[in-house]
Amino acid sequence: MTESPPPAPGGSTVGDPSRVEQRRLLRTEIPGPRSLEYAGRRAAAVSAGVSTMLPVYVVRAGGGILVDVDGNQLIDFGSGIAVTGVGNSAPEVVTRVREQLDAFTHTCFMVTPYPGYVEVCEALNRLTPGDHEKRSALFTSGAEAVENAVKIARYTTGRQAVVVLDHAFHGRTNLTMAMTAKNMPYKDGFGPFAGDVHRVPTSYPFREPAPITGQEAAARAISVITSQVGADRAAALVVEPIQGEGGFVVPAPGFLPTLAAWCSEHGVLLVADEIQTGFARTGTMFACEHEGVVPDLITTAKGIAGGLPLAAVTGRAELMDTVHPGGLGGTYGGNPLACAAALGAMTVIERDDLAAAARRIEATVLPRLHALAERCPSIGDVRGRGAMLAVELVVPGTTVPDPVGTGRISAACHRAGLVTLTCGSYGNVLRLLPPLVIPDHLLAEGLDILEEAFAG
Ligand code: PLZ
Repeated sequence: MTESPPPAPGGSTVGDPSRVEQRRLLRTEIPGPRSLEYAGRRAAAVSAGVSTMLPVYVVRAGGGILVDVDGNQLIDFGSGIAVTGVGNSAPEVVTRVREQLDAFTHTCFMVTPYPGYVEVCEALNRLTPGDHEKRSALFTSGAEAVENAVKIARYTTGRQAVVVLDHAFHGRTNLTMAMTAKNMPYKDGFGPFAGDVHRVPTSYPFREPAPITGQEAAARAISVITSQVGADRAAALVVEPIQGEGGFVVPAPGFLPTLAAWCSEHGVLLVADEIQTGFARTGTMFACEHEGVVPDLITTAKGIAGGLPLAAVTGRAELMDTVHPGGLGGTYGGNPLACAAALGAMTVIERDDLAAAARRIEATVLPRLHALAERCPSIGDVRGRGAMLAVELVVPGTTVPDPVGTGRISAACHRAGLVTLTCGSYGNVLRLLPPLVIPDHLLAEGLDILEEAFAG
């Protein structure tokens, strides 16, 4: 049996410890026998098209710990892909959802509305970048939010073309597959894709053949838009301020502001897809703020509601209010339970200053990743902001991606009870997305495990 040393005093108080002890504990191999049993049942019941990174079957979770059916307690460096920033059982989220559940589950906002939807929109309008007049609309998944941002951009500009970046990820629906860069596993065999979506070069400092500034990278993208799309045909430029699935790519400084200025000059709407970066994840409420960029429209999901399905488009009032009534919506968009969860999550994020917590995570993790990179020639790059951090693995001495080595390190972490995720257009990026409320001792222990995985 492997377990964490006893937690430091006060270290276990985060994330409702009455439910989940903040301690790593391995009672069996990972995955354990009961998880393997479920894996067998899953194979007979669940489509093989839905993949699983680590087949431990979870029964409880909270703070920085996932508890599986075999009684193992794993350290969570994934947050369900950047969703449970406030932890997995934040009392404010649980209590509000429970109260809502007792009251009613659904009426459909488009039939008979309820206060929670309006309150979430008020909060989003206040928290998102820019002090202009805003409106929001709520949806259920991130992809749906991106689809709706494109609908709004096309409607209000009267233009059709949509511009996206290399290495982008925007979802798995037909339009968002077209907007997503990577073929496998997202697009292969699923075409034809939605039309009038155009991909232009991004800023990926580690993979530039020669050093290039953010302004130069933006000029390169703009030149492609101008020549291949036409500035006056472009409805929107959709960007992730830090690319998520594409590899936690932080653009060179100046890239986003230069694109933003060009968009505003040419009547192209700048849409920031903050679905993965939003809600304090990168050390500011939204990642656009790092460079003072104010998008026309912003899409959010994931961290907004502590694990319940909710997504939103927030944008300039004059855009959001132009669309005819009934043009936006959906049966479940802004479901009352999800809104209750979001109000709880946003309260925690603001009250406990989780942006500062993300910056503290960065201050702990980045130096250790840099020191690790000094010792490990397979680490080509260390990057990220706040609690959205990554290492990119390469064949030593080159920039040739090493997806196999990345998978090996990730699997070693899993066996030791640390949930890690990979990403990247070449599958060679190991990413760390701990809950923003992870106790310090679990963060440190997770990093020990990662270092051992590289040493072993
Ligand atoms: N935009 C920037 O990160 C979702 C998806 C992983 P949905 N990212 C994780 C996978 O394999 O499907 C995401 C994102 C950005 C849009 C989305 C889509 O959000 O809620 O998954 O639809």
